[in-house]
Amino acid sequence: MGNIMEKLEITAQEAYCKKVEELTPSELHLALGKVVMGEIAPNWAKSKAKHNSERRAYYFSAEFLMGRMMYNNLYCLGILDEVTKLLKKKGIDINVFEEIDDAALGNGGLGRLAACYLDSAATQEVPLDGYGIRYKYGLFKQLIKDGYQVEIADNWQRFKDPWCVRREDEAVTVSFKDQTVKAVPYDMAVIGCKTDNINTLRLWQAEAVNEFDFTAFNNTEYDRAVKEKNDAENISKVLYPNDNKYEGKVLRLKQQYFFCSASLQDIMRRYKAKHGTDFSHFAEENAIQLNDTHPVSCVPELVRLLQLEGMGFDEAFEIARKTCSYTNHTVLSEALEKWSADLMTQVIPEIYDIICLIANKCQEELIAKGINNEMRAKMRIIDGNAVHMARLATYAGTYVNGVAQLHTEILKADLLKEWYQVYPERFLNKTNGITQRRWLGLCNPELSELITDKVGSDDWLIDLSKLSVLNDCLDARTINKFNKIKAKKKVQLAEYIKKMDGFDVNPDTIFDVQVKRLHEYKRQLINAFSIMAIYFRIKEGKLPNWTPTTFIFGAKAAPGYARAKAIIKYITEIANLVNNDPDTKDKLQVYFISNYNVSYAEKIVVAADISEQTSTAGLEASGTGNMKFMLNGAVTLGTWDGANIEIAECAGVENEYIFGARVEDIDRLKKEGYNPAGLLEQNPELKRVINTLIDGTFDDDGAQGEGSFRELHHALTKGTHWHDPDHYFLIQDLPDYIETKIRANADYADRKEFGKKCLLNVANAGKFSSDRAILEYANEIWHVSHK
Ligand code: 26Q
Repeated sequence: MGNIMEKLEITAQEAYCKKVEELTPSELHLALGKVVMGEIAPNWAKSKAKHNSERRAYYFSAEFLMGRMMYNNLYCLGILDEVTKLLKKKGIDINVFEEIDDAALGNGGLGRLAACYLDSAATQEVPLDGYGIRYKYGLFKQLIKDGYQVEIADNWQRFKDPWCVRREDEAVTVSFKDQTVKAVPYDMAVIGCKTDNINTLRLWQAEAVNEFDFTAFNNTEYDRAVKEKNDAENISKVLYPNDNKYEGKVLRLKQQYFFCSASLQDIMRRYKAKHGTDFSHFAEENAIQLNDTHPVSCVPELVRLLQLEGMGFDEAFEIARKTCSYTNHTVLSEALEKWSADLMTQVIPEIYDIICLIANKCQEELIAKGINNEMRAKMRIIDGNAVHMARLATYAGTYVNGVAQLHTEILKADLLKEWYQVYPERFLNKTNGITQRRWLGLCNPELSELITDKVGSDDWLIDLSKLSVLNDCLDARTINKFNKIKAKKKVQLAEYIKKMDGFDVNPDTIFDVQVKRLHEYKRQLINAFSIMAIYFRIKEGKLPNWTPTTFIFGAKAAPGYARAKAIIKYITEIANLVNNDPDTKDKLQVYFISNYNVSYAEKIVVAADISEQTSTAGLEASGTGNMKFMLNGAVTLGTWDGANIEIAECAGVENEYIFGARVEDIDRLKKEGYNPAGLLEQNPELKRVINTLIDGTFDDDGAQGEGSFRELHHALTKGTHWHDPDHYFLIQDLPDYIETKIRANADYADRKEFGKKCLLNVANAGKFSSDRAILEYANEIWHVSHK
């Protein structure tokens, strides 16, 4: 990476006729991006050639939540410090790039996991490339106005995008029943750390085959003249903002099929260039991982494309089955994709026909295996008018995996239990992970330095198991150092929050943090209730030893999710109350920060003392935020759910604060009858807390408590026509949660003991590296090479 500055000078001159110091932040971003891309070009080409010469894998995902690329790329190239210094000499603060948005082509966990996996594959030299969609607009930006969420379009491309190369020459066409569009690939370099290897994320953009109808224009039909262009571009226009919720929209189905078809055509073209038209060895060369069911149309599409090459259905299906594997990310019924047969016929009839063939083949196979009628009925891929995508993916793939041990057990025992009985060898667990480059190295240089000092090198950057040496470094001095680092990160976060949201956060308080998408099952509401309980107790003098605590929330709600939006309003109402009450304001502070995203997360996870992971047991498939907090030395205040269980197992349950019902308890309550109203009658404190939704304590802008809070209260106490009362068992778990939270608060006062718990979390976070996860996928599912 020689003479970066010289090249930057030249680029600035050539592109803008300016000196480097005269560039605007977005010009500097583009210019430096171009220089970096030029530098890595030879290694990128070499890596592509290498991947092309061996068996390789592809990650198909409708979402890649990449975050800011500049800092990360410089970091992985090992030149971040150098570039920081060189820019400083020119009077430029490298933080100017914070003005450039992060690429939010994903909603939350599933999309961020895809980004971490690409990073790990590049670093571990796994030949894995990503395929997805280049949305014009990523996940909306969030403002909070008067306590309500307001959504704004995320026009991330307005800064241009130096990290992507448009490959016009490799465009393909994709056809729907009523439309044919061009798919143009944009390649993003995925740069490994401490290696020359560079992988590729190829994102498809939809464009018109014919941009402009001149005849229509001449006939003064101006709308029709550009109709084809608009209709085509709509396909990759915007990311659907749903997280863990299926929505059966035509455009969404088109998006899914669009990128699957384009990607498969791409892979098959590459195969053809090497082997000609004999596709019988396709599955020996290629493995495809389906990131949830969103790309499952890949299976029938591969069959269709192989048939076009002259192959018969049975052989084509066998190849598709050998090529694809499926990762499940949720057990929530509202998140499971069930496309209507009518809609599929209307949009992609040939694909629907092939799914029918697959569904029939499945039933025949089950009959041959002696599976009885009743069980076969439960395994129908097409059931009435509904196409069950998870069943299709399970049947038509080699492996199915869950994303944490508990989650995989639930798939086997519950969601896919019939499938597990028939095809047990297909089921694997692959506990999620996160990349330590972004989630420790880059976002926490202070803690990184301490770790490097203890490990004796920065090898932990590419082998996180090295952290375990910290288990033998729990002396008072090290703990003290750790506590000082945490204090510094809290000051930095307080400054950032001031800048972004205008709040005055006191860094000399405990930071208790819950940041994630807003969803009822994640139970931000139980956190809010616990704060109200603590508020009342403090006011009544019942918590004399309470250490002042700042509760930080960040969450985007899906725009159509009214209850989630009501919960945001409720939290901001609590903030107004407790932050301004003279009895409590020095002991309790509550803030709902706006527009929580990857960049905000990088500032938050490093500063937390307590990580809130409060999902109802059995419902959070894994969680990955929990891992980011652990890695940066926060303790988990969470349920027996998802990866929390494995976190507690690794760090020692005595170093976390685990509370509430386990899956078995929830199952028992469901069977024996759960009566939340009864629990409220027995417990006046709970009743008082929950009644703040309706007793006029708060204002939800409805006349006499008839606003959105009453509906929340009703759902908890009376239920709705689609759910029993308190469907997510908040009232069940609240008492234990409150006591556990108070215990954590009391423990914090012993700075040495608490710091030790935090460090034990860091020391035992090695398992949660996405490097470990990606190597498991490489070895056990894809059978591809690695470092
Ligand atoms: C489906 C159809 C139509 C429109 C939208 C969707 C859709 C989009 C996104 C359905 C689900 C999602 C996202 C799911 C998700 O993020 N799941 C999370 O995955 C993480 C990575 O495995 C886990 O850690 C989390 O527990 C899980 O909730």
